[in-house]
Amino acid sequence: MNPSEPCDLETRVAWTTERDNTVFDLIDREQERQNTGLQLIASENFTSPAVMEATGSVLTNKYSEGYPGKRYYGGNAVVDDIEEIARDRVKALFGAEHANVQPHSGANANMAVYLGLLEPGDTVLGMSLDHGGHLTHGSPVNFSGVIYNFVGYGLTKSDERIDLDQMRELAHQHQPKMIVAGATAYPRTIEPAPIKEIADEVGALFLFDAAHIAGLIAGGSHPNPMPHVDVMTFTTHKTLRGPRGGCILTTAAHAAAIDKAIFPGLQGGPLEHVIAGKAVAFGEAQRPEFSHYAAQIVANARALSEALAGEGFRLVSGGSDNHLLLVDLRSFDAELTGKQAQAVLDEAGITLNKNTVPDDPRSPFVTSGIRIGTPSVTTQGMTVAEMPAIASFIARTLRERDDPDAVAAVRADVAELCARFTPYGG
Ligand code: DSN
Repeated sequence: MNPSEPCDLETRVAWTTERDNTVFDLIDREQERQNTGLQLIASENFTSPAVMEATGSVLTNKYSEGYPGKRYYGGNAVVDDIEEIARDRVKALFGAEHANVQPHSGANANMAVYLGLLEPGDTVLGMSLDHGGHLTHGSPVNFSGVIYNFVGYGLTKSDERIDLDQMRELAHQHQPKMIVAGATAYPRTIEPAPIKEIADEVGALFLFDAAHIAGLIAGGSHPNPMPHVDVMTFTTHKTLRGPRGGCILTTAAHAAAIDKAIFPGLQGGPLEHVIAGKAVAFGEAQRPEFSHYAAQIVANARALSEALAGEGFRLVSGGSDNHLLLVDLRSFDAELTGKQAQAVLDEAGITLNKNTVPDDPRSPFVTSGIRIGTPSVTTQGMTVAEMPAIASFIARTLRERDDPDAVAAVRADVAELCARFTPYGG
């Protein structure tokens, strides 16, 4: 084609109108997988079509380094409005003085907090990974453990709850600059007030990483850490049901340091399409029905715990009062590892992840446990009425794991249940 000739609408734009079947067929397959199987990964959810629409919008085209009113590029009037709305909504949701909605992930959010408020080598108290803590809370293979001197606290042996006595003792012994609360595999409520007390006793900053439970806090099912902390971080895609990303809330005193740490400290151009998705999700979380959703997540986790206990599984800490359960498989079958369980449950259309249990003798690649979460199935509309069936599917699959026909029969039952609760139908 001669570029100087006029062209019709079909060929006017520089991109092809041909469907990229290679990629979009795979996306269709993933939608099918999400629609027909049980999604029980505790850190996942089904985000709304409105959130996906914002995330897939023309905002992906815009460069907007900086913050509303202070950008390095032109053309940001609309983007400024969107980012302001996201900040205002999330501040209102959690009662925060300042919000930074630009972190690309929860890890980036935590990285910015450390960069903004600590010096390399500073001592920080965080929950040990093998007792349920996050990678960015001081794992030796993560930047946090490489750059800072993390000291790990854990759970009591007796009831597998956060050991506040140990935390206090470690705080007095090590005089940390910061105490970090929050977990990736802890099935109980984390009360911020007693941790704040310990932080105050030793003059430490208090960071609450609410990645997993942000939606439960927003919905009023778990205590809001914001009045007690210096900083709160979270991901927007877990119980909060937004797009994949992170967020930081701070008191006014730390606002400038945190903003500077995100940009120019760590990140370049913000993902404004994702920030628009966050704004939509924060708006959804402000609606009264979100409180009902959060309460239902918790009720479902409790019902699923009880049903699994009835099938012979031991629940770490005896149950759950959030969105997740940690199942110790050894009481059910001493030979069965988390790795084997995850693989065979996958075949049965039940998606979850292997997870170490406290003081697990097996490695994190093998594990003696599995982690199960209820945010996704609750979004689909499942209630406590469906939880015994889910527990029975899990138990049947694991009991009959060497019989492919039995596993296939569970797969069919799972599909039948999910057909009544399809998240992305039509
Ligand atoms: N990958 C996340 C989780 O599954 O918990 C870490 O926060």
